[in-house]
Amino acid sequence: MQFLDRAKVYVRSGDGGNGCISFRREKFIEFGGPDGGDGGKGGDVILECVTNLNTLLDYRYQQHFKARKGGNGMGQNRSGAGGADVVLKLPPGTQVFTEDDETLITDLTKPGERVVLLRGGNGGFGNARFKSSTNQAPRRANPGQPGEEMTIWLRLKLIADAGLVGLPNAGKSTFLAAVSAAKPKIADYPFTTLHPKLGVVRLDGTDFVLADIPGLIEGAHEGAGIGDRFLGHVERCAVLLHLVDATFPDPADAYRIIRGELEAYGAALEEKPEVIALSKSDAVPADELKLKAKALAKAAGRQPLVLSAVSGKNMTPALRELAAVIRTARAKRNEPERREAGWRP
Ligand SMILES: Nc1nc2c(ncn2[C@@H]2O[C@H](COP(=O)(O)OP(=O)(O)OP(=O)(O)O)[C@@H](O)[C@H]2O)c(=O)[nH]1
Ligand SMILES: [Mg+2]
Repeated sequence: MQFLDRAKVYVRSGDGGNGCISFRREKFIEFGGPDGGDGGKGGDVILECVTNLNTLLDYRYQQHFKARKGGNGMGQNRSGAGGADVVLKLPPGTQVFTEDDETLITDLTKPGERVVLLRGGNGGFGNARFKSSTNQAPRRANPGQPGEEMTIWLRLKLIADAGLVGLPNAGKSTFLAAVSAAKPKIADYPFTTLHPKLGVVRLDGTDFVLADIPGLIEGAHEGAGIGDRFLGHVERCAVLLHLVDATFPDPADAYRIIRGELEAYGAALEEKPEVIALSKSDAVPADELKLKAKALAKAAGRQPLVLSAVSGKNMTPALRELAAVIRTARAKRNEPERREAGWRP
């Protein structure tokens, strides 16, 4: 499946319908009064947060959204129909910014959430409204109010509980595939993963969403590699799982590079709770593994987990550590243990 996490969209609400000028015309009724109806209201532009969507891909194909104009008023005091709304369906985690891409308008996080971004114009009054004791045959009606328009930026920041970070080839996608039903692409070369991928992990009665993102390299914050373009997707995570490849010659260096990039990104990612693990333990002889774990412990300031997604070693303890942090974070936000039914990453 393709993925898109940024989109620029033009939206416009509907104009109101015009009021009508009309007079009652019936046999045997002289001087039938004014009976022009009001115009209908123009359609609104509505943002709706929906489940079962985790990309903004639809907005690659359509960038203009216009609500319909209200119907014009008609004779016999008939009002025009309201114009149809236009609804932009957005995945949970979408932030909506103004055209300058800086001012946040709204942040849609809960499926079902709806925000009226632009209201349609009101319909104009028909001439029946202008009847008075001094003017019993008003020949005026109001035009409908025009709709409003604006250009917005949509930015998707996936809502995952835990995020996988590490150098390319560290085994992030293999980890995700081993603990969830997700099927990310796995291969023996850097930058296999080009787009974030989510998986649901179920452990001891806690469900949580784990995000796999493309690997980071030194200078990612300056645009090297795929850059830090996808780091935004771990901004909302409660905890990071930092994988360091045990087959990498210098794990301490690998660790420092990623920490440096997290810091340089600027959204306080470096302050997030972090579970550190030496991955691919099955691929390295025991004595070498020991030395590497020691070097990593020195760089990180605490003992890393030593795990392997292939042999399954220490996978459950790693998940337990993540789940513990996530549970605490959810308790702080008063969230239930499980996500509400119907929620899908
Ligand atoms: N022996 C062994 N190999 C592993 C393990 N985990 C991953 N690999 C291998 O390491 C290579 C890279 O794995 P990926 O999961 O694609 O790594 P990644 O971190 O997602 O890489 P990018 O998406 O490029 O950033 C693949 O050839 C995997 O088969 C492991 O636990 N043991
Ligand atoms: Mg990958």
